[in-house]
Parts: sequence; structure tokens; C-alpha cells
Amino acid sequence: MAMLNFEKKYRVRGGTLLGGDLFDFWVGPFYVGFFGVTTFIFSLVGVAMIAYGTALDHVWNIWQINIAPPDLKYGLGLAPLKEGGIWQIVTVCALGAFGSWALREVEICRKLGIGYHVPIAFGFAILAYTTLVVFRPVLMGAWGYGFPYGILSHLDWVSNTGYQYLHFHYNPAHMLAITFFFTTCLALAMHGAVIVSAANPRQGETVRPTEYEDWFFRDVVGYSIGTLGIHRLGLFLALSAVFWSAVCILISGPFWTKGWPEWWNWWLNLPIWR
Ligand code: UQ2
Repeated sequence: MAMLNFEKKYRVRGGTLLGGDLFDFWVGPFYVGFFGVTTFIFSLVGVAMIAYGTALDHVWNIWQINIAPPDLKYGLGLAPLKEGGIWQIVTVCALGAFGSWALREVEICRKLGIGYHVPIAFGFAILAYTTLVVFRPVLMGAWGYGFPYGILSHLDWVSNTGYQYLHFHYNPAHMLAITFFFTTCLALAMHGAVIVSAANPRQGETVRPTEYEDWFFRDVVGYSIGTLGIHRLGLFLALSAVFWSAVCILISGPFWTKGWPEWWNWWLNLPIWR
């Protein structure tokens, strides 16, 4: 593949965390690096283990493929390969691949001299996954509390786990998470709409400069957060959604074992009602 003229400008040497110059090269459009190699290996082994587990189950229907965690009786120990051991290996591979991907992003940030916002944001997603398959199972005392890897099976897990707390929507952290998800959608819809409205005019109209975006919101809601501000707000809203999602499941079980509606009894029990 021919090198595009602008690639010479950003494909700079250095910035690596590990491996020095050894893996400091590109394959086609992709930067490799030490962590590109580890991402590739972890992904390959992980996918191979999923295929092996699927072959053992003889279930190749994409919706029904399921790699189940071990039975609760294995606690926090290693389970036999065919009784959840595959799930444990897939989990290690997933964590290895996600972590490697984040560190590869860090190396690219260092090459470009930009902030680490993207790998940090991705780190929130990794932490949410780690909450489900490591932190909460460890606090509950068994890997069997992790979620199964399968399209329909993980839906069943979410539903069953939710109903164990009677009504998950009464979980205050869940309420916060949902509110942040909705507000993220509102902010991105407003932002996407205003950018397209100004930057992609009808035939014959001219592209409007960014002040027009400020002016629009000053006229409608009396306030503009600004062109940099909307991106800071968006990052904050999205990370908050992920963060409170992790909190809402982490506290369910380890810190609250009853139904979530009952948690609100603190309100009914306030001394002001007596
Ligand atoms: C804005 C601005 C942008 C935007 C948007 C706004 C010029 C191009 C969407 C408007 C955002 C406001 C008023 C904050 C809304 C608050 C929440 C919690 C949704 O002012 O600057 O840049 O894209």
C-alpha cells in the first residue's frame, strides 16, 4: 500500500512504553507496537477458546452460543476446563486484550503529543466489564457470579440478576446511570444537530462559522456552553453513565442483598414523620 502524503507527518518514531523500537511500526493503516502484538495474541486465544467451548456444546446457532462461568461450588478457585474453565480463560484473554488495546492507545497519544483522554475513557469501559466479571464475583466469593458470554444468555443473566433485587429501577445508582445515559443522548443529539445545521448547509447556502452555534443556543435557552465545553460535558456525561452503571451492580449483592424498593425505607423511617 502506498504511503499517503500526510502519514509521513504523524507516523513518528518513539513514544513506546515497552519494546522500544522493536514493534514500533505500522501494518497497513494500523500502528502495531508491543501492545498491538499482545492485543492480537489475547484476541486470537480468546476467540479460539470460545470456538472450542462452542464445539463442545455442539451449538453453532449464533444467538445460542454460550460460554458459561463455573458453578458457584468452585468459589474463587480454578474450575475444570469444561465446567467453567473456558470462561475463566476467555475472561483473562478479554482483560488482556482490552488492557493491551488501552496501552496501545496510550502509545499513540504519546507519539502524537495529545492527552490521554481516549485511553482513560476506554479505561472506564474496561473497569465496568471488570466490575461484572472480577470485582463483584470476588466480593461475592465465587467466579460463578460473573456473566455468561453469549448473546441470549447474557440477556437472561441481566434479567435474572435484576429480579433477584425485585425491582432494579429502585436502585439509586441505577437511576443515576440511566439519567446520565439519557442526558448523554440529549447532549449528543443537540451537538450533532447544531454542527450539521451550521457546517452542512443546503445547496447555495454558505457554511456558518462556529459563533452561529453559540448564537443559536443563546437564543433558545439563554446559554451556550461553548464549542470546547460541549465536548467536556459530553465526556463527563458518558463517563458518569459508565461509572454509575458499574456502581449500581457492584453494590447489588456485596452491599445490599434485599430488594431495592426496600432500600427507600430510610425515607419512610426518617424521624420527621413521627
Ligand atoms: C453549545 C455549543 C455547542 C453545542 C451545544 C451547545 C457553541 C457546538 C449542544 C448547547 C449545550 C448546552 C446549552 C448545555 C446543555 C446541557 C446539558 C446537560 C444537556 O452551547 O457551543 O458547540 O454543540
